[in-house]
Amino acid sequence: MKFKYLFHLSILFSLLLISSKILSQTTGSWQASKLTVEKLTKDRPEFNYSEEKVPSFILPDVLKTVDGWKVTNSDLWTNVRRQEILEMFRKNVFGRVPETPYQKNFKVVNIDKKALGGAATLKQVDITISASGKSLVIHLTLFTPNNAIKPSPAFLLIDNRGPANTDPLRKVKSEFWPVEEAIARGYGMAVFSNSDLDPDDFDDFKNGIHGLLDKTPRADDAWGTLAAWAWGASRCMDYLVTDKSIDKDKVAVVGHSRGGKTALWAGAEDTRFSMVVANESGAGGAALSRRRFGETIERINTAFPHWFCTNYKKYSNNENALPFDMHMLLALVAPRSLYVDCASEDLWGDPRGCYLSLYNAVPVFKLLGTNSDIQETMPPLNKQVVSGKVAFHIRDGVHNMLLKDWNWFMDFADISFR
Ligand code: GTR
Repeated sequence: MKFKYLFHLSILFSLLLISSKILSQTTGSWQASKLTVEKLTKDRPEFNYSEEKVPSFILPDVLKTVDGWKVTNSDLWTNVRRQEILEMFRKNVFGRVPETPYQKNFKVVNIDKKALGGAATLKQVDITISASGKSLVIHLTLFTPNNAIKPSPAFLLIDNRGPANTDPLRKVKSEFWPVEEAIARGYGMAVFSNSDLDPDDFDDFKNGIHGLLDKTPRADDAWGTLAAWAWGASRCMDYLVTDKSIDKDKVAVVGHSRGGKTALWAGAEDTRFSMVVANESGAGGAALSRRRFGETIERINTAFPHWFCTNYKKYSNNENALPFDMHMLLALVAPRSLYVDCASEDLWGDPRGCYLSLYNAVPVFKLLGTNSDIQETMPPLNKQVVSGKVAFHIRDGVHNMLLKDWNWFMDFADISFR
């Protein structure tokens, strides 16, 4: 009897503990769960997942020019500091696009005006790039709402997950690209596959767009695979600006993970994107490199030697030598709209590092008059923060891009594109 009583009491106690934990996670500032930290540390002991082990560091000042001038107005930002930072990222991280001339051609290869049970028009467009006697095709898929009375705002997804997620016939539906929901909310949905530009493997830059445009020998700042994907997003944008069903001033570029890093770079290089959504972009994306939390520069350069330019290798285990950090990549999006988001179990992608990066980019958004201001402490789990032209959320769960995330992106777009 006594045992039974004690047993019930202990269950009650554990339930109370669990619910108070859930409550503190959903109401207070987000913190990584101890269990997740322990599990990840056990799986990969050579990487850091503990906040206490983050080294102390000083971030380079996003609002001070290389010559030491304080940037106090938008002209100085746009004409001097932004150019300096863009150049730093071209030279040291993503690499430079070659100046090789090329031809471009658009061909609508399929059109279905009654797609999705009549709710949308589906267009499939081949964007052919030709140079040096070779050519490559970017297959762009675009859905636009049929009930729109004016050109629609749109999301362009850089798909790094393969066509199974973006089936134009929607026989296979995927939360990764929730066309039906977006169409119902009045958004166009466009997508292309990153591998159309460059397959995601290291082949010493022989295939994909590199095989058409690269000069040999390759310079240490020659573009890598992520920059090639970002360039592909811009070629899709070249088409979207010609399509009358799209409002060209309201096109968001979206990417998940490696695609999120790419979306940030696409938005930095191409200001026609009026919004950038970097979903769980992690190292080489939104996460501050100096924190050395989860994936590091050394690890990303080793595991994915083709993603960045050769110069980036200089910063492997040498983060403090970087003349910038990733808050400066985020700042390149200002004063356009920027959405950064993370997942609570994706510590490999350093959610706190991504949030702090956004926090440290906000002074540029403010300087440019966007009315943005966020707190230094992270918001609670599943609580969206929107301030002027910046937005953030940390969703519960693992590394992925889900309808839940997209709904928040669309909520932000509803406000930003209003
Ligand atoms: C991981 C990589 C991350 C992230 C991810 C993804 O293996 O370490 O940087 O890009 O892949 O793209 O899903």
